Amino acid sequence: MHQVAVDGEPHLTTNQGLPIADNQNSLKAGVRGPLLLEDFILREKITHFDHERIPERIVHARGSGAHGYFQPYESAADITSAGFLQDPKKITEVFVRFSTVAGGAGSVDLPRDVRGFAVKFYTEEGNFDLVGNNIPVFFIQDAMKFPDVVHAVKMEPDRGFPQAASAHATFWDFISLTPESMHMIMWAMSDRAIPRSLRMIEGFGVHTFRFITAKGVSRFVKFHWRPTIGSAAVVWDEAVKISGADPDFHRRDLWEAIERGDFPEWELGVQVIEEGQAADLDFDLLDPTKLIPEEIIPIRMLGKMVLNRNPDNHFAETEQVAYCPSHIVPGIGFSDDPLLQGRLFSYLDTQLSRLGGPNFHQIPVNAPRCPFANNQRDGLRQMHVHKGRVAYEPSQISPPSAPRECPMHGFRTHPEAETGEKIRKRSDTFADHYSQARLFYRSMTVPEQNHIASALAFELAKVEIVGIRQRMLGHLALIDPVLQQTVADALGMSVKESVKIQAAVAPRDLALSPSLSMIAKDPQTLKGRKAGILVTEGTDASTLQALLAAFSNEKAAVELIAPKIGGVTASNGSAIAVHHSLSGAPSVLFDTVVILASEKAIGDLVREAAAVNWVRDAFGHLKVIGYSPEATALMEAAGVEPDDGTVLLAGANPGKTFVRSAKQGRRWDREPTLRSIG
Ligand code: HDE
Repeated sequence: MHQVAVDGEPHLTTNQGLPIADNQNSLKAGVRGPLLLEDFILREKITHFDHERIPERIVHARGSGAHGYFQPYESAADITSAGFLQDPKKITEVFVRFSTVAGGAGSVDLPRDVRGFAVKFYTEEGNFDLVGNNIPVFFIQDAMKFPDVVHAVKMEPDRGFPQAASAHATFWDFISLTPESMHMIMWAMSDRAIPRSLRMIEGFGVHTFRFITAKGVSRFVKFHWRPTIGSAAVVWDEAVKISGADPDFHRRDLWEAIERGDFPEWELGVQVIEEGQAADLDFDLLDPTKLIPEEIIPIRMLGKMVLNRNPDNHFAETEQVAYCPSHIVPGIGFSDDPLLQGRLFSYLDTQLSRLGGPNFHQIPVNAPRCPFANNQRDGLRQMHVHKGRVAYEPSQISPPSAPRECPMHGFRTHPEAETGEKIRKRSDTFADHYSQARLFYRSMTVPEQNHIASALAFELAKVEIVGIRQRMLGHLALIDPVLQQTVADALGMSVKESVKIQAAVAPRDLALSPSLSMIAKDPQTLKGRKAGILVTEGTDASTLQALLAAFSNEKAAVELIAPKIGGVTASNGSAIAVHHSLSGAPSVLFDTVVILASEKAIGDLVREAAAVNWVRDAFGHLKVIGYSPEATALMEAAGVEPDDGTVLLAGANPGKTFVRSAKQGRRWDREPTLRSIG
């Protein structure tokens, strides 16, 4: 939009460019009279406002976006001819949108849910959209079932609740009758579904794709994104509380990290499977409910993505961005995965209704950065003024600049031989629904296994229909009998009540894959994490300085919290400005916390429920807590039993002592002393 300057001043105008003299008052018949229909300025403003919202995405409506770039480590020409993967000097612009799946656009950031991880690469050969999730497998094997699984998880249609939650009868009714979803259920009930930060999620292309070389050699690939600061989750009780304390927790975290220059980064990698190797795997590569353990086929890292710029406008960019798995570039191809094949249709169709017509590719966030030209014309929201009389080809009267086919460099589909009957049938090679569910569950560490059991018990306890719980217990028996027993106990049910499920293929014990565990891979770092320091009147200035220096050394963000937002005066008389008042910043918002209370302030803190809960929650959420000697009374009031995750800040170098402990992350060994499964 152009700034309207009259006399050197910027002016408000109508959409027709008419300068507006009064933006405060509508046109009335007398100062106390009715409004006049004649007021075209008011009508234009209100009409535009009335149409501000567009249909939200049926899934993945809640999203947060960022701009950035991708750069390869080296040429990948030996496996793909994709232009953006040929040269380590080539930088490709990207726009990424992370999302939850089930909730509406205004829902909270931390429900238990899968996260979308969609990347648009604006390559010189056209846009490549890698539209993935933070979980490497999916609930269903065939596109035909997608509307069913989505209707089952969305709020129930008669009552309009629950919003953004799978813990209700219709979801588990569907799941309990859909054995193919059991592997994904293990992931969805795991800590992966309650990430600490979008900056810390892994991403997966889920389906098998193809990489094709310039010579036409095709190999199968699985895409992986790995955050360079490691993956982490919150604990469930924290997720519940964060949803109230900061419904925008993930969106804000992503925004703030980019604003402070702590740019989120991911490595992009592929598992490469030679065409001949596919037959050696334990399962069918076309089945999107299966993964290939890294221990069997390691990931080859191709390059790094950095997100370094926040959107200028949430609606224009994050809301209007339109990803389509069908947006690919030469050197990349599809497999016959029946879920992927269905997606190739769905996304274009969805953009037509969401963005109001076939010209959504002209919206700035969607437009290729390379030139694009064809003979498609007109349509709703056409922004180009196409010139000339020819909008077809071939033509002998079109100018030499008119677009022509490009046989040398244009996209070619890999010529895979296909034969077969027209048939509606699931391949028998898709029938093993339990072995990889078991593989995932058994590859987790003990705390992670406990969390899966707790999540199942929590969700199933919200299902009032006993038969659904009994059927789920039957599936759990096939995944792992100990898990079945634990969940039954947590529900107060007996395994004898389980419905006996006949597996189409008896589950097998596959070799475990420790790389699937987040805790086992915890990088033990404070980088990208956030510390909260509670300060009071008279806080010891030198301890505070030491802590700030130590956190900065570790590249951790720090926020200060005081009983009042006006800040405090430290022991040396300096005024300390703070980010939050105590009531506005519960400890769930931080990865690690420190209480720097002074002697004169501790009495008030101990009487303050928000302060006691601050500490009690941090302890319950297994965080490392630092405290000044004067704060001991608050630790006691919160019922904290000192352990190696509670650090008394006395002696020389309190900053170093504290970060050494805080870097180790949550104290999982504290958990069984505080919480039972269920
Ligand atoms: Fe999607 N999915 N999906 N999906 N999906 C959409 O497209 C669909 C699937 C994923 O940030 C919709 O633009 C079908 C798998 C992400 O804008 C829609 C099937 C995976 C996003 C759609 C699937 C995904 C979407 C809704 C089964 C992981 C958000 C709005 C055949 C690999 C993209 C839109 C963004 C969005 C359809 C299954 C990921 C309706 C039919 C599997 C990350 O077209």
